[in-house]
Amino acid sequence: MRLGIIGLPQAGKTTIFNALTGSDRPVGPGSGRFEVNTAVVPVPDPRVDRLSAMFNPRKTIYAQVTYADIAGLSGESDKTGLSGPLLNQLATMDDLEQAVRAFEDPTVPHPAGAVDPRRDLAGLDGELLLNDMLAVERKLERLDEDLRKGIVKDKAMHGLELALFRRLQAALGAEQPLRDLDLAPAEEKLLASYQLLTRKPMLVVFNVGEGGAGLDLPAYPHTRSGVVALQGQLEMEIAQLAPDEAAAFLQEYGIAEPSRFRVIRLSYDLLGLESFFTVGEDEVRAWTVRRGATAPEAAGEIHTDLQKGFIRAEVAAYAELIAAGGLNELKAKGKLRLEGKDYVVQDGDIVHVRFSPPAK
Ligand SMILES: Nc1nc2c(ncn2[C@@H]2O[C@H](COP(=O)(O)OP(=O)(O)OP(=O)(O)O)[C@@H](O)[C@H]2O)c(=O)[nH]1
Ligand SMILES: [Mg+2]
Repeated sequence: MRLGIIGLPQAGKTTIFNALTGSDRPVGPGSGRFEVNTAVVPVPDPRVDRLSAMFNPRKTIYAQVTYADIAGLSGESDKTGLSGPLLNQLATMDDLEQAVRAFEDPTVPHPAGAVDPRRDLAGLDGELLLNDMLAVERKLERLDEDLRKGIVKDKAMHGLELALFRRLQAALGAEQPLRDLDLAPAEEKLLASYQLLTRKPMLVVFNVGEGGAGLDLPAYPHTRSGVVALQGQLEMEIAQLAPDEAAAFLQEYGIAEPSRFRVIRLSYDLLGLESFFTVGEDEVRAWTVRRGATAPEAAGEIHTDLQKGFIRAEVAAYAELIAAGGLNELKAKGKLRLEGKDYVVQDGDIVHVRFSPPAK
């Protein structure tokens, strides 16, 4: 999973990237030019810790996400759209996490003068909307041209595309991000090869700075979107402390948990993802699947052979395994279920796949 941190210059992207990943990339006035920092981080999950304590395995492996700190957006919309490299980078992200400056600090002048989260949020969104609009209009022009030249082979497909892209154009014209549109699976498929940025889930991250509790932050009433407020600089400092020091620090500032935990959970939700676990003496491991995935699809995350040769899965709920105290106790209680290929995996399932290995 690739999560792209974007935002206006000096919004606090790198500070938040450091807070979420424990990195120590330099912050402060940047060049404003296109630049990317990436870091891979384990997905914190207390269930994995509990399971690891239960099985005492040789290896404990958390799920992983990649964060990318992507500088280069400006909030200024010109008719040419985004540069190719910037657009390509953004297009590979599974979701976008928009850092919005909401902290007051006279030693850090805002490039636009006053601090105004509402304006900044609208400004950056405007840039993404315009970029999508340019792509949609280019496609509509091509569709028109094909019609004029009489080179339309598949009339039905042409009609479908025309209707779809006109719908996208109307939404964007009304400043509505494309993620708000309810599209049929066939339409979704048509869009797969277009780099439409406002179709991606968006988590708005208000960087509220110290004591930002009383701020009036704008709402973000869109589909597959979320909002989170965090104290960027403070959280960055916490992320660089040793775990026991960090705990004391969090307590002192009255922060329930580091925001990096919450941000990852929110991202999983936005992307419709969940976790299942494999356990044993050799390895306890968390895996990520799309919500609604079947047992063979989950098996495919582990290895394609497990999906192809899938026979059955032994499944238990995490809470039942913890309550039973171990796999043998769980079996004795008859709580280890045998599930077939139609079983829909639930968040927190403990899964063991029975499969027939491929013939060599
Ligand atoms: N007081 C305060 N300052 C902050 C906070 N977060 C970021 N800053 C400061 O704001 C400035 C910009 O932060 P960066 O994280 O570098 O912002 P950026 O979006 O990565 O900037 P560019 O990459 O140059 O576009 C730096 O001087 C930070 O120290 C915060 O929570 N409180
Ligand atoms: Mg930066």
